[in-house]
Amino acid sequence: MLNPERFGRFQDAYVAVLAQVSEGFDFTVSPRGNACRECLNVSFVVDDPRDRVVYIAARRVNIVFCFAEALWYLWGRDDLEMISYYAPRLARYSADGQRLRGSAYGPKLFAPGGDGRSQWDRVMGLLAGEWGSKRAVVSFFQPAELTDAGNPDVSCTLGLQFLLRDQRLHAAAFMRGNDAVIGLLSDVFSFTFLQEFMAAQLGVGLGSYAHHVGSMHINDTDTATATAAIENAAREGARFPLPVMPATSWHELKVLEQIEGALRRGEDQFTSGDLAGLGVHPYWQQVVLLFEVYRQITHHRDLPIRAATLEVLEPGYQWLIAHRWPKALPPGFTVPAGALR
Ligand code: 5HM
Repeated sequence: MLNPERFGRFQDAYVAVLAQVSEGFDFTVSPRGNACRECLNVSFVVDDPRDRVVYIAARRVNIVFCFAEALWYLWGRDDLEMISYYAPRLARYSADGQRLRGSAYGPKLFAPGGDGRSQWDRVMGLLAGEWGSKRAVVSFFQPAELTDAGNPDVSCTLGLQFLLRDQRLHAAAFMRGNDAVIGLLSDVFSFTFLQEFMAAQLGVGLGSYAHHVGSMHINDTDTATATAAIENAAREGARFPLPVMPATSWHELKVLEQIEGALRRGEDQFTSGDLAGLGVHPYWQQVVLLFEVYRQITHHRDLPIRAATLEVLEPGYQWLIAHRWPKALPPGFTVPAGALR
């Protein structure tokens, strides 16, 4: 059997990868001083790429960062200012304290090339013209990233391939290296998010998602988190219905970008009553609410999240916020249980 193992949803693939790298690792290595356990050539397929979130209490997924990073790509951005607000640890990958290079996949996807079109535009054009194409590839890793041995930020993702077959858009990610505990979660979130966005733009269904990695590893500093996540997953059963991403115009995305910036800078705030007037689809209104929750947490550290904001969030998002920021919950807040696995 030459095909990788298939999973219905990403959470089961995540736990399988953690178990394999924790216990069945091929090597222990320490590249650039990061001691880790490593498996070579790890691949898996997820049949429902929309089922991209891990609901394991011990893992404490930051759903706000997941959306922020995916949108940072979609908005074509490379600034540290936006992304480090959601993940301050990313500052160490910036050579100049202003921008990220290797891991900023947005400009690589959306900056116009010599023909005036972006990689995204070319792939969309190919798929619209020939549904069986095997050329619909976007490249992230650039050979020049290795010219400076001290480069702190070399793209971990080589590229993405999109395959339109029988009116469904399949995608595959190819990575040189992937951190199984932290990076894997947000990378699969972002790449399946881009896949769903493209499928909606093309007006086709969502196919499978494949993830191929040269070096899948767990840093020694994260082994306890990996063990807790594996044990926790065996006991827990939270699962929530998945919101379907609508076809979204670039204008709507621009509106969303302006809202995100205003919330991040503390220039604006939202109540549930404002949402309908925002000019964005309810799917994106939920994302605005996540950014609003994060604004309350970061700009008003001494106050709990407002109950009125939490209550209008999707139950799955409530569950994720409650497990990530339990100390910020309003008194008496009941965490939704979720359906069984
Ligand atoms: O030494 P190296 O450049 O490989 O260190 C970067 C590490 O960041 C990768 O090995 C991987 O563990 C992690 N990473 C990831 O998992 C980084 C990026 C950014 O491109 C990513 N996923 N998207």
